[in-house]
This record gives sequence, C-alpha cells and structure tokens, in this order.
Amino acid sequence: MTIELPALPYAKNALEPHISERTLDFHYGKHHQTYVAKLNEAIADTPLENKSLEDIISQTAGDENRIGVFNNAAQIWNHTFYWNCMKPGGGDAPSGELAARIDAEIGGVTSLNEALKAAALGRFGSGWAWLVEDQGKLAITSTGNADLPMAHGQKALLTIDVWEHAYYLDYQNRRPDYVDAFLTHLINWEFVAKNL
Ligand code: MN3
Repeated sequence: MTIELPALPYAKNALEPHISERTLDFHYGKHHQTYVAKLNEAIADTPLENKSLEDIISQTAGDENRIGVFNNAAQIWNHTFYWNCMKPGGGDAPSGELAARIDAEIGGVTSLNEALKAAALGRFGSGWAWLVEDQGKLAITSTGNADLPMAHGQKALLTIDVWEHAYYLDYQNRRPDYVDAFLTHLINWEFVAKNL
C-alpha cells in the first residue's frame, strides 16, 4: 500500500482572490505531492510500508531516528486537513454546538479569530496555528515545522498553514494579511464542526 495524494476538495482557482491558483499549483501540486513521494520512498520495504498515515505518524512521533519519516507523514496529514479547513465563500460564522462551545469556552468567534491570529503571527518561522480540543476543552495552539496536535493527544479542529510557501506568492512577507483573508473569507466551518 502506498500513501496517496488526496484530491483537492475544490478547483485550484476556487479560493481566488484570497489564495491564487498559482499558490495552489505549488503548494498542493509540488509541496504536498513531494511529501507524499518522499514518505513512500522512506517507508518502502520497511515495517511501516503497509501502515495507515495516522499509524505512521503515531509510531514515529518523538523518535529522533525517524524524524524524516515523521516530518513527511505529518506534513501530508496537515496539508490534507488544511485544504479541508477552507472553501470558496467560507468564513461565515460557525453554528450549532460548535458556535455554542466557542461562545462558552473562548468568548465568541471574534475572540477565537483574535487568538488564532495571535497564534499564527506568534509562530516564529514555519509551522501551523490550530484550534484543538484538548482534554475536552477548546484551545488555540501553534506547532513548529511538521508537528501536529495528534502527537500531543489533542484533536485538531481547524488549522492555518503559516509556512511561507502558503502565502508568499500572494502576500510576500505579509503573513497578517494572509491570516486575515483566511479568517474572513475561507474558513469551512462545517468541516470544523464535523471534527468536534
Ligand atoms: Mn504548507
């Protein structure tokens, strides 16, 4: 069994003008694809060869001798999750149980967006900002490089990729503008609610 690159859940130009087709050409078509190719190369003829992506991640997390395998596997998972966190015409408000919990535990969606933005801008260098469920409570976190909530016993609900490759072609060094566009125009709240 090889790990496959999942299809994008929308066309490459569907997130314009906020994220360009050119960015998705590179980000999905090159970066995500390369993580898949490198992982398959690394696990070929090893005991990990027939494992699921989640098993590969959990079996290599924290293992310094297999950091390369972990990084590629985690980046595959992170990117598939990230694509699904966005949709054309997204960014409307959450509803139902998710909205009630955001109100009760974080003080509302405005506070959530502020905290996500702070996490995204506070992450020095490459990484990810997250809304997670941690021991039954909503929390905002960030991780460096390929690291991800499941390696810390948390459930991922939403992520923002803050690696430069996610925004540089469209926003150059302006990470805050990319994060604003993500929060205002792109979040797929139905997907976030489904992760609860
Ligand atoms: Mn990326």
